[in-house]
Amino acid sequence: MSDPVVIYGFTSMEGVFDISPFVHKLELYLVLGGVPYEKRVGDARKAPRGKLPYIEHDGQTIPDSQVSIEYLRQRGLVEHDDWLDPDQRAEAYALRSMLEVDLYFVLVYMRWKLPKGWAVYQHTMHKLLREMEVPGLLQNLVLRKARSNTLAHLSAQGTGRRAEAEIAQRMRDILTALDIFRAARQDDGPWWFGPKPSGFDTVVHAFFAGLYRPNVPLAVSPEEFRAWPALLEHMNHVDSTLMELGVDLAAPPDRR
Ligand SMILES: N[C@@H](CCC(=O)N[C@@H](CS)C(=O)NCC(=O)O)C(=O)O
Repeated sequence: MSDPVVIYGFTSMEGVFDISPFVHKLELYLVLGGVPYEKRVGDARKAPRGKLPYIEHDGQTIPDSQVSIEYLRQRGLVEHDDWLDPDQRAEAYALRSMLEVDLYFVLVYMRWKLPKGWAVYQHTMHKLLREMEVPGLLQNLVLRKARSNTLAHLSAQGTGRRAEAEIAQRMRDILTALDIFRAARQDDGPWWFGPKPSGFDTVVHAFFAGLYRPNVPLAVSPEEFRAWPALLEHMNHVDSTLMELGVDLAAPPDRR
């Protein structure tokens, strides 16, 4: 019997396991695979690659959500993707890159740079700092520094130099493309590639629910999400599966 998996992440938020889509993806992956885990508040500065999530298991420390998933698969703890054919793997890789390397910066922009997003999101960051036991008097200072680092990174990456309307359009373009891919596969089954979940389902849920569910204003209105019906249906399917497994993401984070 191996040790339980320990995930180091940030903090929970309405409708998602964690503020980080990468942490959410990893937690969802474990829940759907029936693997027990313990979640702890991490500190990115102490993480092996300076980012969260990372996991600890059987005396090893594994960085990065995707590397962790590969480790768990190789250890035989989860078998989500073993049945995918080469075409499905190629689609999952391409679309995962679109979400993790492109849409991710849109998400960061909307939460950290957009004034109406930050006005709400900063309360979740204060919650995180409390959970990290940062003294109350230091919290504003730490948060100001974290925001200025994030905005500098966003600017260096390029997304931070764009106008709000461009970022909103980028989000629409990405989600419209994803919705078209999903609609083409809807007859295959309720999960992205058919009758059972694969790792890619956890990526889609992390980003789509991560934009749609939390109470953080975006550069697009909530009504616009109706333009992506296949993605809404996919998200609802994941949520109802979680309900069957006893996880209610709609419940307030502290009462899950
Ligand atoms: N490729 C990584 C990405 C992880 C990542 O970007 N994590 C961000 C939060 S969403 C982070 O830890 N940022 C903290 C920092 O850069 O200081 C993965 O899949 O785990």
